[in-house]
Amino acid sequence: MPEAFIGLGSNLSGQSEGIHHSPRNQVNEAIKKISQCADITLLKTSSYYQTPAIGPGEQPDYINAAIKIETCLEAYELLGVLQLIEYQQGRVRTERWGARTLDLDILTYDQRIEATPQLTLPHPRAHERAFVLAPLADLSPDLVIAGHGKVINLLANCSMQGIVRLEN
Ligand code: A4P
Ligand code: MG
Repeated sequence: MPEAFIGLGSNLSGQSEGIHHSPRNQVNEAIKKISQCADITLLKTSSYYQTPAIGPGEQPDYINAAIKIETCLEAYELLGVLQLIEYQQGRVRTERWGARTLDLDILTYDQRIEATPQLTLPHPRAHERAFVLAPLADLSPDLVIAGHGKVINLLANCSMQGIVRLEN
């Protein structure tokens, strides 16, 4: 069955079903929802990281994590499921790289290469971002990001400045 790695990020609190969720809670909730999806098996969850925001203006730090899943869903179907969860958790799309309650990215889907506006695989910026590579290295240091190399080697070339691994 295909294996995929999903990146999770949140730097805004939100409300869902009348309950207040901090960024850390948003990530917890998203992992719970993904694991409850009948077509997805959650295999592994990384540590959580507090990371300085990359993007416009002053933004709160992010909570970032990654998960490894197995799924019978096709990559585009998986993207649809993740976007629904983003929406359920109050994601509003304003500016690119703006603050958000929840961002779910497909980092890799097996070794699939895809390049449409709707879905680019592997994720086009995964290989250069410590906030993606540090959680990925927890899950699978030898994972190859197609066209770029192994996670562990990519991470060694990244600045970890300001990134803090959180206790579980
Ligand atoms: N899309 C294409 N490929 C993918 C993929 N592999 N996974 C499309 C998920 N979506 C993919 O995404 C825009 C469009 O990308 C979607 O409609 C989807 O069809 P979006 O989530 O609406 O917008 P975005 O996230 O603002 O844009 P983008 O370019 O995906 O941003 P990134 O690269 O995801 O960066 N700083 C820290 N510290 N931590 C973060 O997590 N995240 C971002 C977002 C910026 N700065 C950050 C963090
Ligand atoms: Mg995104």
